[in-house]
Amino acid sequence: MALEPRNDATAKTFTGGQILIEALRRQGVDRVYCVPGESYLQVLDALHDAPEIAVVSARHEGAAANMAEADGKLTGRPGICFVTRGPGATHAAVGIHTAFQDSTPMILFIGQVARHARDREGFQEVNFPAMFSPLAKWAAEIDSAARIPEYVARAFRVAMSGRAGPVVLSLPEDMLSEAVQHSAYAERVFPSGAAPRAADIDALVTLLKAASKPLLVVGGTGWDEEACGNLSEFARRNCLPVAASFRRQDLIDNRLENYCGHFTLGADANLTDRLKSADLIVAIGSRLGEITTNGYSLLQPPVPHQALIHIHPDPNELGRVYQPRLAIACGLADFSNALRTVDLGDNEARRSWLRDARAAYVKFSTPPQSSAANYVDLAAIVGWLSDHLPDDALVSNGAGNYTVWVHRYFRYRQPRTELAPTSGAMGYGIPAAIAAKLRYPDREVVAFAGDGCFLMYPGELATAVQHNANLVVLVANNGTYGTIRMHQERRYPGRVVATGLVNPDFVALARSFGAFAERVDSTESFPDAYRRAAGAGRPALLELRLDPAQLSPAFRLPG
Ligand SMILES: Cc1ncc(C[n+]2csc(CCOP(=O)(O)OP(=O)(O)O)c2C)c(N)n1
Ligand SMILES: [Mg+2]
Repeated sequence: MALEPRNDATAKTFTGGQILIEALRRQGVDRVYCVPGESYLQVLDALHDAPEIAVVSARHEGAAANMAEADGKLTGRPGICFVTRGPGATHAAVGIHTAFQDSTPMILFIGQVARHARDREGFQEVNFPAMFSPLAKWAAEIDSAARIPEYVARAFRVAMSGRAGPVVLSLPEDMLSEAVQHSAYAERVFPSGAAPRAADIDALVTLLKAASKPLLVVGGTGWDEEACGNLSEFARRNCLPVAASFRRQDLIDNRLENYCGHFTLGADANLTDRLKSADLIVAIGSRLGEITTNGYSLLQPPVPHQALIHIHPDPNELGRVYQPRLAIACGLADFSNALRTVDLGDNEARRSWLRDARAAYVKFSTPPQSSAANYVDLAAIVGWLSDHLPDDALVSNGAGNYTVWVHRYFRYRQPRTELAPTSGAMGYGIPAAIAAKLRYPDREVVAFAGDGCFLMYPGELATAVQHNANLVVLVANNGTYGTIRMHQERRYPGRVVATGLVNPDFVALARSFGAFAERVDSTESFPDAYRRAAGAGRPALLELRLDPAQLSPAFRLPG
């Protein structure tokens, strides 16, 4: 049912809840994630009359927010999440934080206490604009139902413009019941872009031509397929090495001869040395954040010794930490479009620099011969998946050392196939994979989780079963919060506190939800187990029994 603008005095009135859903519908929203609450019943009721908007009810608001964030990552338009006040909004905060750090467009709507109860610390009342001000790009409360279309249109624009990010809108309960004859809705909002100036591209070409050891570092959001294609073509044509910033490995096909690795936790020393010894760094879309720069050590703030060209959609990110020689504030689609005609000419020094970088990446990312006979070798398994998953498969993860294997041995190949939180939030992988499977039901979706990570939101297996989101969850079980155990061992050897885990029977647990589940005890049995899981016709989980002493590809506990 579409609500039409009505201006005559006899016109029917609509509630704030109805107006909100109509405003979302007009922005093209086709799915919302939520945990229901009595504070926004009017919205839920309006959704009853909007069959074109799917409603996915999660089991935890943290998961619902992660699902909406992942949907925003996949579509480039804001993922939508609804939660109730105090307890719901505080749970959901993790998804807003991830959307902020990951520059993902997203809108969180929160049912709030009625206006007459405000500032009395009513039941579950929180001042949401204050609470979310450092977490969101914009956080506000809508005080009048008549102004809902204005707030919604602005929220979409803010979420998608410049450096994308999350918006939070608080909805007082009585405002949602207010009956108004609304006047007008905004048409669907698209982010406005800025193109690079011709002089900027000229300056970039001059610096690139003069460099014999240039390195492109790509990252951020706002890339679409065409932009990624233009970037790859530019790199290929001009023999330029391209590295991904933290968890942005899907911006360029890792099989391309120009791809030379990933700046991450436990990055290849060859790559970090290469960054240090490059004579020109071209950072495209990346913020050059703390993980990418290894704690701001690979590049010295405020003026790195390497010449730096920094391209970012938000002018406030340029010179925030590093003062570039050339700063270009523009959209990444426009920027990569401008690269289409750039030809730097042949340069043997550049070609051999690229050859070395690529050879080092291939060496680093090739799984070693399997050695852990009694356990599952995660390197071999990730390598097998890399060789056998379709090119458009989506791979998600949360936080933990298991991700080091995933990022090192998986070759990402298409834009928007990597769902990995740059915020480092545990628990992200499964909700993100559910959102991915709902968005692309015909594509394979694999969620990696550690044993710790999985138990953040195990209940979302119920959401997956309920909505036929047939993902495959791979639980990397090493019986420990392995990352923290590794840090303990390095800093306080032998003094183990809080990192040992007594785990449930993951297979029995998953089966109790109605999922397919098996335990994998050996590397050799993985391919068949994976095929059974992927073909099960329902959500599936494979528990991988890892060597508890091997806490990362490079770190083994002594003894
Ligand atoms: C929500 C959240 N809580 C805590 C942390 C700190 N943390 C980072 S990794 C990690 C352990 C992850 O354990 P597991 O999922 O079992 O993966 P492993 O490191 O063992 O491979 C913890 C507690 C975090 N990043 N996110
Ligand atoms: Mg673990």
